[in-house]
Amino acid sequence: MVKIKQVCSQALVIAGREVNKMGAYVHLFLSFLAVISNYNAQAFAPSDIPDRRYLKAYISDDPDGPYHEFLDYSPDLRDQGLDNSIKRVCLTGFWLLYSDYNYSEESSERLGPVHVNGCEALPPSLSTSSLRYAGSPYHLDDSYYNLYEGIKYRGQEFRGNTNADSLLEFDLRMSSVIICGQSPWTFFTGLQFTGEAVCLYPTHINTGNNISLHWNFAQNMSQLGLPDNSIRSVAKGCLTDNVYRGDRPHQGGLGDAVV
Ligand SMILES: [Ca+2]
Repeated sequence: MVKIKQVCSQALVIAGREVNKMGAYVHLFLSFLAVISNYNAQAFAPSDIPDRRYLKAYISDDPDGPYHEFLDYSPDLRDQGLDNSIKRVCLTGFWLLYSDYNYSEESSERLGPVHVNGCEALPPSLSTSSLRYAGSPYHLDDSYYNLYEGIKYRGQEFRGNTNADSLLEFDLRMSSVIICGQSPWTFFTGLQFTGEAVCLYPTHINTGNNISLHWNFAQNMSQLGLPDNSIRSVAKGCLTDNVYRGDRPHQGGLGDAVV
């Protein structure tokens, strides 16, 4: 519900700003319909989209065993009959797995996994009950931020791909962040891009089949040098000299650094 409200708010802002360009947009929309028609005519299967985000969830360690493929958030894995039963995952994207329903702040959690066409076994301690991804709902490496109400990417989120001069109902509530795509983002402790600011660059990169995913994260605000629950606005780009480039990159499944 909150997510829907946020998306609606953003849509209203966009509608307000762009009303004088309506003619151009109608033209664009018609062009878009034409493009869509062409795509339909060529009958692209989802597997033909090279940067498609997915997570295949296996209930055994057998790579040839049955799996359920997720393309979107699942707040309750009972809906797929997979509660506490995922043993292995193959995926593209930055996915987050939680031990409780609804990405709850009660969950013991883990970062990632992040892969481009990669697989990994889950630790036996992780009994996954909900999952979602970070990053753009559109293309894999589109510039995007996800702010989370809880530390370590738990709880409700405020997310977007454009400047936000306020976080609406999430004002002064956010405790962790993930960015995806090639752009840095600046987070402010004041409304309308004022106050203390810190800029976060996407210093990690995962690549497979010539597709790359750039990302970075802070599992709590002290990593960024900001007080908890202090962020009030977000801007695309690096708009401050106060740059956080992230900890040294993790080795193994979490990607290589480009610092
Ligand atoms: Ca919080």
